[in-house]
Amino acid sequence: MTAPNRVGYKAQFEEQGFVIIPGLISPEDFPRLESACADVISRTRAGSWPYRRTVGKQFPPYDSKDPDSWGVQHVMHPDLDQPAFSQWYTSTTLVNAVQSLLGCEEDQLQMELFNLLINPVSHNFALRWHRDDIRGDATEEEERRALDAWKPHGIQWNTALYDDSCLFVVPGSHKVPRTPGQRVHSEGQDAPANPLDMPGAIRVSLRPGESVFYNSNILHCAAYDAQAPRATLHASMGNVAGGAVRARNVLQHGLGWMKEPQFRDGLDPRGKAMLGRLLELYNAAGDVGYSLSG
Ligand SMILES: O=C(O)CCC(=O)C(=O)O
Ligand SMILES: [Fe+2]
Repeated sequence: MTAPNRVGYKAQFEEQGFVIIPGLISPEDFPRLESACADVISRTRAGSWPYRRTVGKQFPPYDSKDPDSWGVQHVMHPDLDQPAFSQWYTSTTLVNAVQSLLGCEEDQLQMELFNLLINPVSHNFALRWHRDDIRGDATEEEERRALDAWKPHGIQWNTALYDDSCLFVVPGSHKVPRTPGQRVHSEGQDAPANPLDMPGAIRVSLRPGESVFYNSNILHCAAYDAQAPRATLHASMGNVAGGAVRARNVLQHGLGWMKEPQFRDGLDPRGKAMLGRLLELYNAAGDVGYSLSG
């Protein structure tokens, strides 16, 4: 990326709530990630990897008996034994892109989540319109307060290995409460029959190797087609300025393995430093009674 591009990307990310950036997977990493994904996807579909997002459920717990899945959780977990994932997560190109979008220094970055989004094989499935951290039934006033309080302490992204047109967003919606017309399409529990019925919605189409970075407050939904192969890396990284609250949120859902020496030992020096910052904040907060099993 050239410097002018980086400035343009950050401005678009801040104004629109999302930005598409190509070229964050090197030609050497691409086949490594493809093969690592094929392995974890087949384990998940066979039902032998328990950390997955099952069809029919938008949020945890993903306790369906049917292993048909739209996501593989915790791809850096040492039990999966696929170092390509953590190697890419800590790669210079990716880390530079995250840093420039967050507007922070490398020594402020903390390791967070890394999952994989995949196509289900026997059921089409869709997520309803949502913001990740604000409930759909929030009043306009609650929504405004939550949106105004948001700080750039983290970023999430999808990086497609294959063509991916699953995600829909409403550009600019990360800053403003929903209009009455938008509320109609996002207050209930149902996935949309046609996501483009949402006022202002656009479809986000990624070519192989492209990444979309998006603000977790942007109004978005997704539709999964069992016939269209999907392997899309889905991750987040934080800024330590998010403090103990963000660190606890990251580590609260079955992320105990991130605290084990076996995970740390498999990381490169940058990865060890990023993980160390997360654990330091978490530990500084003391034991607050979250479950860290898994
Ligand atoms: O599948 C996607 O691209 C979006 C997933 C999503 O919105 C979520 O997990 O909250
Ligand atoms: Fe989401």
